[in-house]
Amino acid sequence: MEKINLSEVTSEHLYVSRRKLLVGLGALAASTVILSACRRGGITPPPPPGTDFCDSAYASKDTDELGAKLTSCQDVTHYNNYYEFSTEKEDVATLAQNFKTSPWEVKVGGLVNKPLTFSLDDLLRKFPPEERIYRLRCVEAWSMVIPWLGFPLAALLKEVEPTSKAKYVRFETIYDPNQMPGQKRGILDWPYVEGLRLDEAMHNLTILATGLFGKPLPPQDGAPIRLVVPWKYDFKSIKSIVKIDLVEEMPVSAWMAASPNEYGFYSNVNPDVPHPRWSQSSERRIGQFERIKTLLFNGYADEVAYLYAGMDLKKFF
Ligand SMILES: Nc1nc2c(c(=O)[nH]1)N[C@H]1C(S)=C(S)[C@@H](COP(=O)(O)O)O[C@H]1N2
Ligand SMILES: [Mo]
Repeated sequence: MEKINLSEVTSEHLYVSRRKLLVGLGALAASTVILSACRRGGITPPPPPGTDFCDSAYASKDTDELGAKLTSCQDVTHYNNYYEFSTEKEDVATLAQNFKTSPWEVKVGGLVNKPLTFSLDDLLRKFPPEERIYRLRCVEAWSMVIPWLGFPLAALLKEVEPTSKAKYVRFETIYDPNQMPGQKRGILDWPYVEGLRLDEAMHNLTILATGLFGKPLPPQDGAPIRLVVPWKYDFKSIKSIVKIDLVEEMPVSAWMAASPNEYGFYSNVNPDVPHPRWSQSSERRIGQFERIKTLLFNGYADEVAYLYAGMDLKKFF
């Protein structure tokens, strides 16, 4: 079923890292060197016809920092939520395969001193992506562990200089019903919208991802650029972003608009706050058999709990 054996790929790279470590470069430097191969301004040549994205999947490790095993590349790229293409997770990869992601621009504005429009190449040059292995917990109680390539959203936001009035960040997905059959149906209010509080957006864990498994994002995973906020439910991680605005009022996300008592603005992963229709206390890690316990803030509590000090997380769900 799987085309690559990740553990083989990984052990080969670990071997390289260890050698570099011995010659005094350090494992971090080694992985940076390896990653720079897939930067080159984001212009990675398309794979020859007939090759699968996962044929050359690469990750520097086979677990995340908490020891959870990476999800297979095949699952990460064939079990997708992307309602613009389909509500069937297994169909998204096929329906999205011809989605046009070049040229691509991201317009950053709103309450800022320096509104800017970036081409994808500008972004990749200015903010070279690096690997971040993050677990992603879907609100539907499945989860994955994914080696992303990305850069901190904070770096981009600093560039445009938010004014003191800016309190929230609002993100928008591309609106293109000719390419996205789901946008011809009224499942959600299109375009898909998400939001973060400014301090959440500036947190170092919050990234804009442009790749996974060492390669540019495939369309089904949100190419060419998507948000990843690892301590929040996965629907916050909005795909194929074309617009980022700094705003004063809390944005209404597509899911809040669709069903406000099921999906709140914060959507922090919290095993103690059930979804109205199901428990959030455990999850199914894709590719594993036993259910596992869901962790507060998805395991990132040490890093992010301070953002919500004194807030009633049942009320601000
Ligand atoms: N534009 C857009 N972004 C989206 C979605 C979507 O339907 N449209 N689905 C969200 C949900 S519910 C999930 S679980 C993740 C899935 O990301 P993945 O397919 O890359 O794992 O994307 C999120 N971002
Ligand atoms: Mo999700």
